[in-house]
Amino acid sequence: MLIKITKPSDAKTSEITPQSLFKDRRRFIKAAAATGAGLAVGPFLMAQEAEAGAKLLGIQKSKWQLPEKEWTPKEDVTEYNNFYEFGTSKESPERNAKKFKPKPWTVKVEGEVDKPGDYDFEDLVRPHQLEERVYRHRCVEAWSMVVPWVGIPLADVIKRMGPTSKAKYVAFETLFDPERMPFQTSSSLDWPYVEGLRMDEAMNPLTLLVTGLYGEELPNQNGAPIRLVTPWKYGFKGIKSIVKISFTEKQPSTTWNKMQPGEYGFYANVNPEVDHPRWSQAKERRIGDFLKSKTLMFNGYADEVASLYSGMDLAENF
Ligand SMILES: Nc1nc2c(c(=O)[nH]1)N[C@H]1C(S)=C(S)[C@@H](COP(=O)(O)O)O[C@H]1N2
Ligand SMILES: [Mo]
Repeated sequence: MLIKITKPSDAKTSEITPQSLFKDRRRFIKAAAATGAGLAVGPFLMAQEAEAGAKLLGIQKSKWQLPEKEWTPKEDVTEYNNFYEFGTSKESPERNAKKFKPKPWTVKVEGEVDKPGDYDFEDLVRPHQLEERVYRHRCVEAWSMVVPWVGIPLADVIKRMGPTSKAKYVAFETLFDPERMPFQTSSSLDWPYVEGLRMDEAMNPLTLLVTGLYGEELPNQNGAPIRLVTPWKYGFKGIKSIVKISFTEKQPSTTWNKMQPGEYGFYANVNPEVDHPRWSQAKERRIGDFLKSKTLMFNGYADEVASLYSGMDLAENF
């Protein structure tokens, strides 16, 4: 996400520069690996790969697949992140979250629900079948990826908890612990990070509670041990390292909306026809691609979600 900058020309620069630097670095590493220069970086890269997360067992393939050649390489998915609790640059979460210990982990469930309480991570996840879902992942900053997530449908978890008839929304909260999330001592955001969904959005089959990617435990920088993924919405809806799920009657407040209400709405549906006030949303740059591609309505998931918004003015409810 971008912190508000008053001059539009500045906003452009800050949007593009970190990304092209990042791509140059990748290109350098790939080129170096292919030539003699690889001797310098090769062993370092291998050591990093050997440390990669533990394999998750018993994952079922889902119907949401995309050809493997389109998947964003794992090192891009895990080294180009937004996770302000660990710093504001794309490279900092990977670097600064290394020491973070995501388990043991407890998720508090409260509000309009039959079974409130503190759920241990294992008890929350174990009753459900882990699935692989390969989704398009579109950030509001107009970059995108294709990520093979591993997770459980949020709908199944919600059904087990039994929301009451008053529950119209589901609110989520990230851990607040500045000793473990060092950038929570800064005022870059209003901590803890909070997000929310309307109940029908939360119950949509696409909505996933993610616990892994590329068949492995979720890396810290991607929101370990459990984060939300709603692939038809901009990435900021995908709140990371969730410690609280509340069922509410009223629409919950959300971090980016509180920060800049004119720029980030509650719905945050990917929509190429509704521009961000400071840049176009018509196109996106897939990380790793040189050229931009067209952004699809609801990020390509219109068949599955457009009916949730029938009759709503999407320019008004952005
Ligand atoms: N707690 C928390 N969750 C967060 C963020 C954050 O800064 N803090 N950034 C959001 C944004 S803007 C995006 S694009 C996605 C990025 O997810 P990824 O790093 O796994 O690609 O996480 C979202 N979830
Ligand atoms: Mo984002």
